[in-house]
Amino acid sequence: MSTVQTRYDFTAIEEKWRSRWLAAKTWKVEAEPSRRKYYVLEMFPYPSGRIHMGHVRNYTIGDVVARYRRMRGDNVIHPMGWDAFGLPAENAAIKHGTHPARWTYDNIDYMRGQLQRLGLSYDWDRELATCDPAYYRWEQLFFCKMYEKGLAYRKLTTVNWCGPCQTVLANEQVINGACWRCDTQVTPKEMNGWFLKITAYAEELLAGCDQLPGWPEKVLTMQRNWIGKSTGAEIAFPVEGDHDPLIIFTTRPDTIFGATFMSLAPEHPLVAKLSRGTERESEVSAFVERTRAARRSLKPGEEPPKEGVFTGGYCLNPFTGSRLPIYAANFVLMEYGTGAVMAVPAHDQRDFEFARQYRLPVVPVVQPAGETLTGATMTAAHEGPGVLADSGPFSGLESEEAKTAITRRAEELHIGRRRITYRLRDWGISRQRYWGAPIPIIYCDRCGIRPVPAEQLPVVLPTDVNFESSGKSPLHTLESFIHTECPSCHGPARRETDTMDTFMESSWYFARYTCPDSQDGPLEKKAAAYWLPVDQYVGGVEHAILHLLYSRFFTKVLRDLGYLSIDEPFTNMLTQGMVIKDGAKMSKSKGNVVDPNELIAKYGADTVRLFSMFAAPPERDLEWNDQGVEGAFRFLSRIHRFIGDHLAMLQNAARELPSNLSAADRTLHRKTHQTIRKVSRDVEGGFQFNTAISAVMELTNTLLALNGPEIEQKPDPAVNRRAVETVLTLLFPMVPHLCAELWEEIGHPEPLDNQSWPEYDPEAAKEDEITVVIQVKGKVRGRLQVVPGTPAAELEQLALADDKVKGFIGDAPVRKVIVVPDKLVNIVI
Ligand code: ANZ
Ligand code: ZN
Repeated sequence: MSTVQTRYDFTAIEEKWRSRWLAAKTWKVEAEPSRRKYYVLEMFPYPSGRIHMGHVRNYTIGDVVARYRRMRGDNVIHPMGWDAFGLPAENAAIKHGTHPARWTYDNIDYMRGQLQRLGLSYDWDRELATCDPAYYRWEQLFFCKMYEKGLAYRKLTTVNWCGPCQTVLANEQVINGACWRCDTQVTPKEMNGWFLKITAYAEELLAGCDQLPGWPEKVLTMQRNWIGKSTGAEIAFPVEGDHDPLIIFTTRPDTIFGATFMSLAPEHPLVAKLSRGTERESEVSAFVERTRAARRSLKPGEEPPKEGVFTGGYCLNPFTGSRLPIYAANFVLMEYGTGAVMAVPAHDQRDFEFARQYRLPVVPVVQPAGETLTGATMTAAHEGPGVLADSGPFSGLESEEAKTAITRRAEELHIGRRRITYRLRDWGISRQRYWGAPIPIIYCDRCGIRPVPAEQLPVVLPTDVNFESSGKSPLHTLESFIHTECPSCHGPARRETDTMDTFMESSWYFARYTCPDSQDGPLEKKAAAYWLPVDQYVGGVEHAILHLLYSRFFTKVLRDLGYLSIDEPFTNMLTQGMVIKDGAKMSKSKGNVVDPNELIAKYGADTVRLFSMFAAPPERDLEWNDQGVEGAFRFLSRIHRFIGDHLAMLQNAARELPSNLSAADRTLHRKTHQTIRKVSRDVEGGFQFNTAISAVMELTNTLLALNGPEIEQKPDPAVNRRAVETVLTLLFPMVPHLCAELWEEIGHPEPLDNQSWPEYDPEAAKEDEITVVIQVKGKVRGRLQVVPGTPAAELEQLALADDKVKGFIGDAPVRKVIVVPDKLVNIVI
């Protein structure tokens, strides 16, 4: 007779299954057009050195989904790879002298081992590392194609510069004025750089947000706000003197009769022009300098007090002819709209505060219902709708109608047009760092900018470089890299030394997983068409804007370049909560990290997986708790011990259930099917693994209780066996090693991996009902069919609502109702 060891030797069990699975390539998949596919993906990690509990949680969620969908019969693709370019590798090189490639690949090897120890069911044959030229060569090709289509361009701009990181950051990488990576305040810097025209897709990216019902609403809201669409008008105001008209952008053309001054961004070219050579020149330029400096030292999220300066110039309101003084104001941004605002203090709070401060007129022109505002008495702007007053021919219109009417009039006069603006800016992708994919561009004095021809790709990142502590990228001075030949005139030319933002790599990796080895092109049409889009993406909410927006943009670009046939990359998105300990996010800097390696060594991967699925629903933060881990371990130990103690009974049990079920049989059988129903619903209805696990724990408790030593009438072995099998199959996605082992132990020649998700039998899941007698004045007048344990209050209600009983009560007042639960309701009248 075989016995399971009484001790739960998780190390041996996990090692055994890990090596079996890896050797058999259990999770390797191919496109099979006749089968339903399911693509589950977790955000791939940066190979920083070792995984943390956030990874464990993220990857376990994805793995449970993958294993569950396989059991549901889907052809599941579940790949993993490495977001391998980035600054830490380079910093390590500068500090310790290890080459970034070496550092990165060593980390990858170590972390791969860690992921494998967790029993994550990846198709390792699809693994990719983005620092591999075989990967980034295609990204360089995309870049060249985008350049040809005008979607990649170079311009001189003021960029966000991070001193410590020695690089430019995209707007999306500046969080509250600070670098997303090192949290240092960024500073503006004039620089040439490459941009991708994400704004060309602004409208489609926005509209697409309405087509993503499988995404969390908060993520969609963040994306919509980031794109920031405003519908309004551009209107030209003639400027006194020899100047071009001043073009403003407004979302409130209906208020134009109430404009009393103009506000320009300090950097607006007209500011310097108007004051040049006048007595105001020094005051104005001092203000501009002051504002710039102040912006730089602003704390994250801080708004400076409103401040401005009169430039000395005037313009004319084209609708009223009145003269408006032109101010430079610190709250007007050069990068938005046209950098010029017609100020309407009566209807814009910022303008109102500014007007009161500088004693400028306040003229209300939109009157709210039932009120008559006057400029002298207003204490705040009226920003809401209303009826137009003092607005010439437009007086009497509703503000919404007036917006259209005034814009149309401006168009007729050829002084304006309807205009939509977006807050979204083009994506600056130039990084002045070494460890990234080189931007495939050549500069020739004769021919100008030339993309590297496709047949010369990849531009391989040279590895024979020295790192100095200057913090500068060695590419900038590597002559052998820089000097090249112009692809057009074959004369001497220079290579671009900037590398691409690493968010480029993560914008299309999910597509490359469908054909990771393809040498002929970036993507194979057939494979991509079969596997994409990703059905379920899982990752942190910190990527709600950056990565998810870029990936959506890339998908649309690759579609328009003919590589993909989808519009959106990720059908469903799950943003998992953080792992919290002692009230703070687990992080090295807080010193509250729990090392997955130590946990696995102490309890095994199955316990770690089970705990991280049990402790909280996936979207919520998970509060770390040592007792919880201990509890998960004890639960698995109990299952293990029960099966070990009853192995012969379970192995020898009949495979068919007995035709007549005893009371104990019925209880266990019912609980088994109720559990299947509950777990299936919890998983289908939003991956509520925590409640699903609770249900399996309940079933386990019932099983153990019914087989307790003091119980005389234990369930039939066949019924016990079904219950055990159910526990093992339902837990398998979360606890794969132990379940696979015990499944084998109880005598299944086929591995649990090949088992389907169990179906429940609604008949079997039904509660047995009992009869409760209803008495009126001591006589039996009715009967209730209810499940045992129905609460007294509910029994009373049911009894009083019974039609037959109502007839016997008639109009008599009910004095008292006595309930004997599960037996009797006695109504005294
Ligand atoms: C006149 C006006 C009257 C405005 C009124 C508002 C209320 P959103 O909705 O965010 O797009 N604006 C335009 N360009 C600006 C810039 N570069 N920096 C700061 N503010 C700017 O905001 C559009 C409104 O913000 C515009 O409409 C403009 O003020 C201001 F009763 O024009 B409005
Ligand atoms: Zn040339």
